[in-house]
Formats: sequence, structure tokens, C-alpha cells
Amino acid sequence: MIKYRLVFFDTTGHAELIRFIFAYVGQEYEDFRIKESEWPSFKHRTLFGKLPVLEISDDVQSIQIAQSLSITRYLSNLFGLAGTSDLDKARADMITEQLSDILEIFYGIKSENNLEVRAEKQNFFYKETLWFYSSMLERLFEIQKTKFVAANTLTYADLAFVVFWDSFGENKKRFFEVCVICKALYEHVNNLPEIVEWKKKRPISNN
Ligand SMILES: N[C@@H](CCC(=O)N[C@@H](CS)C(=O)NCC(=O)O)C(=O)O
Repeated sequence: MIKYRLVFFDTTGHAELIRFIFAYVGQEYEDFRIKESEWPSFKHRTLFGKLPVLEISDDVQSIQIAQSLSITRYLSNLFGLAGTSDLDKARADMITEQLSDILEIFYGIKSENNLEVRAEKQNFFYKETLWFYSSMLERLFEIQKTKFVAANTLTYADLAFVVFWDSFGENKKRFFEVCVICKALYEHVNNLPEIVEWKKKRPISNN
């Protein structure tokens, strides 16, 4: 039997979309969260010195996959969340990669050590950057007119969309007042029983 072990820190970040996929499809896996203090001795056991990694093992071998979006695509293909047509697949990839680019900017700001600089950058992010991208997403959905963010069926991009907006906590509300299609697409997936259940039972992390 194939076993999955997802290794990441005790936080959401780059691993949460992968956890959402496992939760949505109901696949068992080990959600292995290492402590920051354990990381230096674990780092050399990962393919590229970064987390998350997904370990896939059966009776014969154990394989490791790195890079969160590669893990995401691998699992999406496996569990039927990649999209059905080539165009749907391209759109799911496009949206997920775009959301990831925006999140990288956000994570970069969060790791700024100088508190004053961090606050200034965060302010700019919420005043300019996120408005810029959320209005572009809203325009895309207006044109596309699909039931879900990338297609008329749910793809992993829908799960990425919920993880994306959740990263901004209560701040997302003021964007949703204007970006009403984004809000509806977010709420539709966020209210799915599998997602509600995962959010209820997941460990509280200090993200
Ligand atoms: N592009 C990579 C980025 C992974 C990454 O930056 N991981 C961080 C945690 S969020 C990490 O492993 N940091 C520890 C280190 O660099 O030593 C991905 O998406 O998986």
C-alpha cells in the first residue's frame, strides 16, 4: 500500500495547499510537522534543503518530491483535480502560479526583520499590490464566466484560491466588498464539507 508523508514546519505556508488536497479527496497521509530546532539536522535529508517535501513509500521503495507546486500538481493529477481539458489544466496552473507569486511577495514581507520596514511594506502590499492583483483576478473571472476559478469543474486552483485569501486573515473582507466574484468563488469552495472539516480539525499554527 502506498503511504504519504508530508514534511513541513508547524505552520500553513507552502504546505497548506497540499494539506487541502489530501483533505478534499479524503486521502490518508502523515502530516509530519518538524520543530524549527529539528530543522538543521533534517535539512540535509531533503532533496534541495527546503520544505515541504512529500515522501511516497510502498513496500519496495521510498521516493521524495520537493517543490510545493510540483507536489501539488503530482497529487492533482493523481486524484483528478488537475482539470479535464488541456485548457482547464493550463488555467488551473496559471492561476495557482499567479497566486503563488503574490504569496511569495507577502511571505518576503513577513520575514523582514526590521519591524518598521515590515509595517511599511505590509501597508504598501495591502494598499497597492493586493488591490492590483485582486482586480485583475476579478476581471479574469468576469471574462471567463466559469463555475469555478479555472474551469466548470473544481480543480486544485480552487483550493489554492481559498488558501491564498486565508493568508490575509480578516483583511480579505475589504477586498471581497469590491471583488464580488472572487468572494463568491472563495465562499463556494470554503463552504464545502471537506474544507470546513479540515479547517475545524487542523492544528492551530502560528502563521
Ligand atoms: N519554492 C519552494 C520554496 C520552499 C521554501 O522556501 N521553504 C522554506 C519554508 S516556507 C524553507 O524550507 N526554509 C528553510 C530553509 O531555507 O532553510 C516551494 O514552493 O516548495
